[in-house]
Amino acid sequence: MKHLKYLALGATMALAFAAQPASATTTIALLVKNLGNGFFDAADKGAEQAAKDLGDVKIIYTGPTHATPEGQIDIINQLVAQKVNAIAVSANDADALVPALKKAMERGVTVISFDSGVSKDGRQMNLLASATDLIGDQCLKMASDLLNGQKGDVAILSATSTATNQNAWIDVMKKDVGKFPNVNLTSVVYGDDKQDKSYTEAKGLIDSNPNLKVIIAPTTVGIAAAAQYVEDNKLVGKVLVTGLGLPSEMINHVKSGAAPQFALWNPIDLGYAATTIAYNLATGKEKATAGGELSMGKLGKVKLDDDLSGPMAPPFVFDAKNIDEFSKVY
Ligand code: RAM
Repeated sequence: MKHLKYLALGATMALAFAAQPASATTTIALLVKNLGNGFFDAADKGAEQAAKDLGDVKIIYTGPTHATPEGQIDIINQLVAQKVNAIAVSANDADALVPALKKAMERGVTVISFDSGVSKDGRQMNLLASATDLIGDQCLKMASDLLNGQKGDVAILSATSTATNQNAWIDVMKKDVGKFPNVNLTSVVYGDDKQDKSYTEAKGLIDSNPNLKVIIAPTTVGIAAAAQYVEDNKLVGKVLVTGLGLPSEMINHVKSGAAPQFALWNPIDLGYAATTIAYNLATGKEKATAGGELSMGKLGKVKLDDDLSGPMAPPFVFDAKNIDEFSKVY
């Protein structure tokens, strides 16, 4: 009798802890920094592709209007109430989201961060687009190239001041600037991934420094806005813009000469990889462990470090030679 009781208890516990039944639809929320950002729209395309490849998966593409942690916390609480199976979040703050995400995990929701990470205790793993050092150094290298052998002032126009990904890349740029002796890093300003604020901040940088030669904007919103400002004010050639951009949003700025080269990874693949990882964790097919690997489906595997973070792929440089081709894709 006693044994039976334990067996029954064991079975109930197994049910309680087991991932959802194999036949159920897996609902995965792609919670992005802000809506209306072409980069995340491309990631959503990838999420939908992964959903098709995986089978019974429903994607909820969501995010606040402005890139704030408060907006994301409200949405996390709603998603938990809705009983989604997984949340893949690009965070507006590494720490502010942790309590809400911890609560989500306590209720059985799988949580991963992608693109812009959450601190380790607020998620099961973190998918970096590319290795942080590679991105920071790539930004410096492009600025150094654009200075064309001269020494010159270079400023950074970032996204929000709390964005995990941009802050990590900026830290690398500050640490590694000595590798590029012609780059004189001056100030960092924040356009909050809003077109109008980024445009005004680009103006502020240029107005306040007549010697400014290059703006590095490690954000797809910032780089397009800065290049637009340079064009609108006939500053092409005087101030050059580089950083991380979406080819579809940058093609005209490459052609005008305002932004001759910039970098990015494939944002569609990033959404695909994040969705696949979230699915495999939510359905109990895989577990995130330090030193272990997780499947990104057709994109291969990501290897996790001690922080349970890992990079998808290296950044890729776009310029006049390849912009026509890639601007059709993302
Ligand atoms: C913006 C966002 C995103 C970042 C890209 C490069 O779209 O800030 O988080 O990865 O730029």
